[in-house]
Amino acid sequence: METKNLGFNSKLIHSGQFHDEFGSATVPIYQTSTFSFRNADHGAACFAGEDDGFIYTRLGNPTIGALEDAVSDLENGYKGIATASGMGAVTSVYFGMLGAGAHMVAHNAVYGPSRMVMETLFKKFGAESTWVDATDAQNVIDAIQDNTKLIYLETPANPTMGITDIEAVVKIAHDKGIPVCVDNTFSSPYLQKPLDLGVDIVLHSMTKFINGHADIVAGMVVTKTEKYYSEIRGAMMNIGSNMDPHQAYLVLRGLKTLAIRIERAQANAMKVANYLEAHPKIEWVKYPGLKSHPQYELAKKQMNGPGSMISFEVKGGLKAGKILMDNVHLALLAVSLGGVETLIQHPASMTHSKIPKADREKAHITDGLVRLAIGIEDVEDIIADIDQALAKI
Ligand code: LCS
Repeated sequence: METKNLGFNSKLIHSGQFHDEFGSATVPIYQTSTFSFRNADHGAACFAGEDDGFIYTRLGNPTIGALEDAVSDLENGYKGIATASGMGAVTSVYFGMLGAGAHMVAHNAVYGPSRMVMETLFKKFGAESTWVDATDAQNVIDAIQDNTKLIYLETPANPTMGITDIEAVVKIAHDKGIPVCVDNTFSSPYLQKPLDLGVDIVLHSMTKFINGHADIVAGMVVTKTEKYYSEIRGAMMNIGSNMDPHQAYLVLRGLKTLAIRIERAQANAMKVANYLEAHPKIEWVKYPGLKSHPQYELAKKQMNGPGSMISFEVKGGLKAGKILMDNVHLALLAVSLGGVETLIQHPASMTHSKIPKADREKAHITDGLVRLAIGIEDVEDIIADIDQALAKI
């Protein structure tokens, strides 16, 4: 069915869905590595791109294709490229867009491995990167070089919750002919649509909100137009970062409740953020729904809601933060986010530990920063859990 003009909630249920010859209500799992051709000419036509028949699951598969179409539709994009993980999406973009002698300007607070893979592996192959505080667009302008081939943003950023003015950066970049990529993991297309704000490439760790149930890892890239699509898809297929059909099926299932899960988690997060901000043992809280967030107005302008990720620091820094993390019972002390359960973790020693301390500090990832991913439990229970743990300090 044509879904382009449907509302977001209707798209969540119907985009990408097809019904097989038995009239199945959900997209079946095509658990096959390869597809037989009708005859030799058909096989040749599939390889030549003259027939859109499936060839081999690393290159494409009906279940995976349904998910690619669904997420692309939700992001108002051209086409999706599903990947084995969020890092598969990040590296497919790097491989597709950069090469020896190419330079990338990026926000300095991003998911740790998204930065470290650039500064280690891609550096070995001759690609350079400059990491700046992109919450001030001037810093992005100042870092652009003649060989800059990509501007890479993550907003809200993991784990600082810093917010970049997407439209301002797109304007600067496009004036110089440079494409912009946004990692939209923290918002999902429900809360933010970077492609509508002029961005060229959007990516997700679908391990998080899009799948939403903490039971698989998965990623997705969506491009705004045909430009850049083939390069990134080619990279994904050749490095073998493809998704598995069973994984695609699970994400298709989780995706349907994206909006109602986010609404609930976000309402909970607003209450938790208010609770933390009023607590005498808390030094600071960063949540885009709080007026105290430095980009509160910008968040209201470019996002449809502040989401459910909160960063904060307990008075007494890391030592006090550890007491909190060691004493929660309902919240799991675990990395990841965007699932139905509340998680707490310590970026400096966990998700961002591979980034040198000096670079972490420049990016405002302090040693005392604690990150909460709020789930959809009863908010009274989440707050009671944090409250009893804070009382131990
Ligand atoms: N982008 C962002 C913003 C992320 O938060 C993550 C994972 C990735 C990309 C990579 O995705 P993955 O390969 O894990 O699917 N973030 C994690 C985090 O904050 N804790 O554990 C994983």
